[in-house]
Amino acid sequence: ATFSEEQERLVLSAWNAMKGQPTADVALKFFLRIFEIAPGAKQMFSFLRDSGDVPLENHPKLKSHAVTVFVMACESATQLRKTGDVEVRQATLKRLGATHAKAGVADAHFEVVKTALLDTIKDAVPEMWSPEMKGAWEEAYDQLAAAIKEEMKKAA
Ligand code: HEM
Ligand code: ISQ
Repeated sequence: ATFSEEQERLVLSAWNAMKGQPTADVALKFFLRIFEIAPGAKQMFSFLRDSGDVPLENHPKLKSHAVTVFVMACESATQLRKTGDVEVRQATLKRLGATHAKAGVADAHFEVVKTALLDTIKDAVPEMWSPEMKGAWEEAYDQLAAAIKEEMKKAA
Protein backbone atom coordinates (compact mmCIF):
# COMPACT_ATOMS: atom_id res chain seq x y z
CA ALA A 1 0.00 0.00 0.00
CA THR A 2 1.23 3.51 -0.70
CA PHE A 3 1.03 6.16 1.94
CA SER A 4 0.97 9.74 0.76
CA GLU A 5 2.48 12.91 2.17
CA GLU A 6 -1.06 14.08 2.77
CA GLN A 7 -1.80 10.99 4.89
CA GLU A 8 1.36 11.50 6.90
CA ARG A 9 0.35 15.12 7.41
CA LEU A 10 -3.11 14.06 8.64
CA VAL A 11 -1.64 11.68 11.22
CA LEU A 12 0.99 14.09 12.50
CA SER A 13 -1.34 17.11 12.63
CA ALA A 14 -3.88 15.25 14.78
CA TRP A 15 -1.21 14.12 17.21
CA ASN A 16 0.37 17.58 17.36
CA ALA A 17 -3.00 19.10 18.23
CA MET A 18 -3.77 16.37 20.77
CA LYS A 19 -0.52 16.48 22.64
CA GLY A 20 -1.08 20.17 23.30
CA GLN A 21 -4.09 19.13 25.35
CA PRO A 22 -3.49 17.75 28.84
CA THR A 23 -2.06 14.41 27.73
CA ALA A 24 -3.15 12.65 30.88
CA ASP A 25 -6.70 13.15 29.69
CA VAL A 26 -6.02 11.70 26.28
CA ALA A 27 -4.14 8.76 27.78
CA LEU A 28 -6.86 8.05 30.30
CA LYS A 29 -9.62 8.25 27.71
CA PHE A 30 -7.72 5.91 25.43
CA PHE A 31 -7.33 3.36 28.20
CA LEU A 32 -10.91 3.65 29.48
CA ARG A 33 -12.23 3.23 25.94
CA ILE A 34 -10.24 -0.02 25.56
CA PHE A 35 -11.82 -1.37 28.76
CA GLU A 36 -15.28 -0.15 27.76
CA ILE A 37 -15.07 -2.21 24.57
CA ALA A 38 -13.27 -5.17 26.18
CA PRO A 39 -13.60 -5.20 29.99
CA GLY A 40 -11.59 -8.42 30.22
CA ALA A 41 -8.50 -6.73 28.77
CA LYS A 42 -7.80 -5.12 32.14
CA GLN A 43 -6.50 -8.41 33.51
CA MET A 44 -3.72 -8.45 30.94
CA PHE A 45 -1.99 -5.34 32.26
CA SER A 46 0.31 -6.48 35.06
CA PHE A 47 0.81 -2.94 36.33
CA LEU A 48 -2.97 -2.66 36.84
CA ARG A 49 -3.36 -6.10 38.40
CA ASP A 50 -0.63 -5.29 40.91
CA SER A 51 -1.81 -1.83 41.83
CA GLY A 52 -4.74 -2.81 44.05
CA ASP A 53 -7.13 0.06 44.57
CA VAL A 54 -5.08 2.87 43.04
CA PRO A 55 -7.53 4.66 40.73
CA LEU A 56 -6.63 4.35 37.04
CA GLU A 57 -6.21 8.08 36.57
CA ASN A 58 -3.44 8.18 39.18
CA HIS A 59 -1.47 5.40 37.66
CA PRO A 60 2.08 6.51 36.81
CA LYS A 61 2.70 4.10 33.91
CA LEU A 62 -0.60 4.65 32.20
CA LYS A 63 0.15 8.01 30.67
CA SER A 64 3.60 7.17 29.37
CA HIS A 65 2.47 3.87 27.86
CA ALA A 66 -0.54 5.38 26.16
CA VAL A 67 1.56 8.23 24.76
CA THR A 68 4.05 5.69 23.41
CA VAL A 69 1.30 3.97 21.45
CA PHE A 70 0.38 7.28 19.77
CA VAL A 71 4.00 8.20 19.10
CA MET A 72 4.68 4.80 17.54
CA ALA A 73 1.66 5.19 15.24
CA CYS A 74 3.08 8.58 14.14
CA GLU A 75 6.47 7.02 13.47
CA SER A 76 4.72 4.30 11.53
CA ALA A 77 3.05 6.95 9.34
CA THR A 78 6.38 8.64 8.60
CA GLN A 79 8.03 5.33 7.71
CA LEU A 80 5.13 4.31 5.50
CA ARG A 81 5.37 7.54 3.54
CA LYS A 82 9.16 7.26 3.18
CA THR A 83 9.63 3.56 2.51
CA GLY A 84 6.17 1.96 2.24
CA ASP A 85 7.04 -0.34 5.12
CA VAL A 86 7.13 -0.32 8.93
CA GLU A 87 10.49 -1.15 10.41
CA VAL A 88 10.28 -0.07 14.01
CA ARG A 89 13.75 -0.23 15.46
CA GLN A 90 14.37 -3.96 15.67
CA ALA A 91 15.05 -4.10 19.42
CA THR A 92 11.83 -2.19 20.15
CA LEU A 93 9.81 -4.50 17.94
CA LYS A 94 11.30 -7.62 19.51
CA ARG A 95 10.53 -6.32 22.97
CA LEU A 96 6.95 -5.41 22.02
CA GLY A 97 6.48 -8.85 20.46
CA ALA A 98 7.63 -10.54 23.64
CA THR A 99 5.62 -8.28 26.00
CA HIS A 100 2.40 -8.70 24.09
CA ALA A 101 2.79 -12.45 23.55
CA LYS A 102 3.45 -12.91 27.26
CA ALA A 103 0.43 -10.79 28.21
CA GLY A 104 -1.80 -13.06 26.08
CA VAL A 105 -2.81 -10.42 23.52
CA ALA A 106 -4.86 -11.90 20.63
CA ASP A 107 -5.61 -10.61 17.12
CA ALA A 108 -9.08 -9.43 18.19
CA HIS A 109 -7.49 -7.19 20.81
CA PHE A 110 -5.67 -5.27 18.09
CA GLU A 111 -9.05 -4.35 16.61
CA VAL A 112 -10.24 -3.18 20.04
CA VAL A 113 -7.19 -0.99 20.54
CA LYS A 114 -7.56 0.40 17.02
CA THR A 115 -11.17 1.38 17.65
CA ALA A 116 -10.24 2.94 20.99
CA LEU A 117 -7.39 4.86 19.36
CA LEU A 118 -9.63 6.22 16.59
CA ASP A 119 -12.40 7.15 19.08
CA THR A 120 -9.85 8.96 21.24
CA ILE A 121 -8.55 11.03 18.33
CA LYS A 122 -12.05 11.84 17.12
CA ASP A 123 -12.99 13.05 20.62
CA ALA A 124 -9.79 15.04 21.08
CA VAL A 125 -9.80 16.88 17.74
CA PRO A 126 -13.39 16.72 16.43
CA GLU A 127 -12.89 19.79 14.21
CA MET A 128 -10.05 18.07 12.34
CA TRP A 129 -11.66 14.65 12.02
CA SER A 130 -12.48 13.43 8.50
CA PRO A 131 -12.78 10.13 6.63
CA GLU A 132 -9.33 10.81 5.17
CA MET A 133 -7.82 11.32 8.62
CA LYS A 134 -9.48 8.15 9.87
CA GLY A 135 -8.12 6.21 6.89
CA ALA A 136 -4.59 7.51 7.42
CA TRP A 137 -4.54 6.56 11.13
CA GLU A 138 -6.03 3.15 10.36
CA GLU A 139 -3.35 2.41 7.80
CA ALA A 140 -0.53 3.60 10.07
CA TYR A 141 -1.90 1.53 12.97
CA ASP A 142 -2.61 -1.60 10.91
CA GLN A 143 0.91 -1.69 9.52
CA LEU A 144 2.40 -1.19 12.97
CA ALA A 145 0.12 -3.89 14.40
CA ALA A 146 1.16 -6.28 11.62
CA ALA A 147 4.82 -5.74 12.50
CA ILE A 148 4.14 -6.40 16.20
CA LYS A 149 2.06 -9.52 15.41
CA GLU A 150 4.91 -10.85 13.29
CA GLU A 151 7.28 -10.51 16.26
CA MET A 152 4.69 -12.07 18.58
CA LYS A 153 4.68 -15.22 16.43
CA LYS A 154 8.45 -15.46 16.72
CA ALA A 155 8.27 -14.91 20.48
CA ALA A 156 5.58 -17.55 21.03
C1 HEM B 1 2.44 -2.85 26.86
C2 HEM B 1 2.56 -0.56 22.60
C3 HEM B 1 -1.25 -3.16 21.10
C4 HEM B 1 -1.82 -4.81 25.60
C5 HEM B 1 2.82 -2.02 25.84
C6 HEM B 1 3.95 -1.14 25.86
C7 HEM B 1 3.98 -0.50 24.68
C8 HEM B 1 2.86 -0.97 23.88
C9 HEM B 1 5.00 0.54 24.21
C10 HEM B 1 4.93 -0.95 27.02
C11 HEM B 1 5.77 -2.18 27.28
C12 HEM B 1 6.89 -2.38 26.31
O1 HEM B 1 7.44 -1.39 25.82
O2 HEM B 1 7.25 -3.55 26.06
C13 HEM B 1 1.56 -1.11 21.81
C14 HEM B 1 1.33 -0.78 20.41
C15 HEM B 1 0.27 -1.53 19.99
C16 HEM B 1 -0.18 -2.31 21.11
C17 HEM B 1 2.17 0.21 19.63
C18 HEM B 1 -0.43 -1.60 18.65
C19 HEM B 1 0.03 -1.16 17.51
C20 HEM B 1 -1.78 -3.81 22.21
C21 HEM B 1 -2.98 -4.59 22.22
C22 HEM B 1 -3.16 -5.01 23.49
C23 HEM B 1 -2.04 -4.54 24.28
C24 HEM B 1 -3.85 -4.88 21.02
C25 HEM B 1 -4.33 -5.81 24.03
C26 HEM B 1 -5.32 -5.23 24.69
C27 HEM B 1 -0.68 -4.49 26.30
C28 HEM B 1 -0.38 -4.97 27.63
C29 HEM B 1 0.83 -4.38 28.01
C30 HEM B 1 1.27 -3.58 26.88
C31 HEM B 1 -1.27 -5.90 28.43
C32 HEM B 1 1.53 -4.44 29.37
C33 HEM B 1 2.14 -5.71 29.70
C34 HEM B 1 2.51 -5.61 31.16
O3 HEM B 1 3.48 -4.90 31.45
O4 HEM B 1 1.80 -6.19 31.95
N1 HEM B 1 2.18 -1.88 24.63
N2 HEM B 1 0.63 -2.02 22.20
N3 HEM B 1 -1.24 -3.80 23.46
N4 HEM B 1 0.34 -3.68 25.88
FE1 HEM B 1 0.46 -2.82 24.07
C1 ISQ C 1 -0.35 -0.60 25.75
N1 ISQ C 1 -0.64 -1.29 24.68
C2 ISQ C 1 -1.71 -0.96 24.00
C3 ISQ C 1 -2.53 0.06 24.35
C4 ISQ C 1 -2.26 0.78 25.48
C5 ISQ C 1 -3.07 1.85 25.89
C6 ISQ C 1 -2.76 2.56 26.99
C7 ISQ C 1 -1.65 2.24 27.72
C8 ISQ C 1 -0.84 1.19 27.33
C9 ISQ C 1 -1.14 0.45 26.20
